[in-house]
Amino acid sequence: MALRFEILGRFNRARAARLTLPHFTCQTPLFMPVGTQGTIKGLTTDQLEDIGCQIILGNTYHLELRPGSQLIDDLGGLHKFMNWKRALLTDSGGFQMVSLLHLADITEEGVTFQSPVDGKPMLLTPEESIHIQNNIGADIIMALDDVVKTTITGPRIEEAMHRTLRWIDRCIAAHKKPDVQNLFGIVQGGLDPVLRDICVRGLVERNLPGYAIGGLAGGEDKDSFWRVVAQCTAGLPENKPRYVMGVGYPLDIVVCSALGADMYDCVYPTRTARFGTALVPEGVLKLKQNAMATDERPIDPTCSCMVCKKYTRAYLHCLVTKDAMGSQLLSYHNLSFMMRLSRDLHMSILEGRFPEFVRGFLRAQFPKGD
Ligand code: PRF
Ligand code: ZN
Repeated sequence: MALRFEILGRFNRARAARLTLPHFTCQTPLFMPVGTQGTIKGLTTDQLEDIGCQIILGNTYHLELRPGSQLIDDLGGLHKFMNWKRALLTDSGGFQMVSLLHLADITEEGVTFQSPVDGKPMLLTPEESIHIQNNIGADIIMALDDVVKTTITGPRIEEAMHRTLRWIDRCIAAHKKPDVQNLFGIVQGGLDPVLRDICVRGLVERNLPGYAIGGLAGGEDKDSFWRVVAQCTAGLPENKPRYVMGVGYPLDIVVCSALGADMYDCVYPTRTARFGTALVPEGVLKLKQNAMATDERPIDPTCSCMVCKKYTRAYLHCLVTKDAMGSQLLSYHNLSFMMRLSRDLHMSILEGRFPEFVRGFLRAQFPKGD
């Protein structure tokens, strides 16, 4: 195992912990920005450090397409290649079965993707996914899972869960660097408590360094989503990190942290920035709106990020969707917001004032109590 996970404080099921990885010591709960291609769009690694990012995410499938994991390995690994000194996590390619469904053919052997560039097939087996991730060299690597949309029903959900369990053994056997890279297993099983339970037990038996809860945040209702997270966190070991994949709305992060989850990733903060939306304590601020054109306030007067210190809403209104600088500045603020949320969760749990923090957070987001 190449990590240490020390719980520093608790409030009911919520935990504040120190997660020591080969490249960085992190504080949880934590949000990880997604840099599919080895870059968080529009931000330099120095800026990501300034904001307080601890782990960033890369994607096996996209990095294999371009520039290729062999090249990354030859050039000294992804940390060196992208000049990021803190922790990295790579996702296995499993999620692309859903996001690129029209290009994916899934069998017991693995998944074959048609390249969107030249149509050439890429066969991603559990062994190949791990081999690529060993080449990339992230601190945390993810098992290849069989991912289905949460909104489908029927036997395919059960098949995908059992296949995910069969694939985890192939991933474990293929993993060549367990001393410097942590392989996390991923719980699947849709919204079915029986299937989730089988998967949790199966993965826990394998004694992995950490566990992810997958197959969520795909359009299911909040109630089902939170119920699955609550069930999985209850069944996973106390002393290992728990990562809810693809979750990035501030409200979901607060709720999942209350349910005992520790790590999150999502494109939402950076993607919504590119559409001109800023995250603020009250929810969102749409900078494209005409009302912003003459507004001299910062995005969020309570935010101490560089963008809020230096620029007005009026200026950002003028930039958004017209100049790349607009989405860069909004991404900078939005990730700052997510990092502040992570820190606030950590500190409030540690200092025994988590309920007050959650109440304040909810009051700001839902002032009318709705
Ligand atoms: N599996 C993998 N990556 C993911 C997910 C998953 O289930 C999700 C949740 N839908 C986001 N990213 N491998
Ligand atoms: Zn800001």
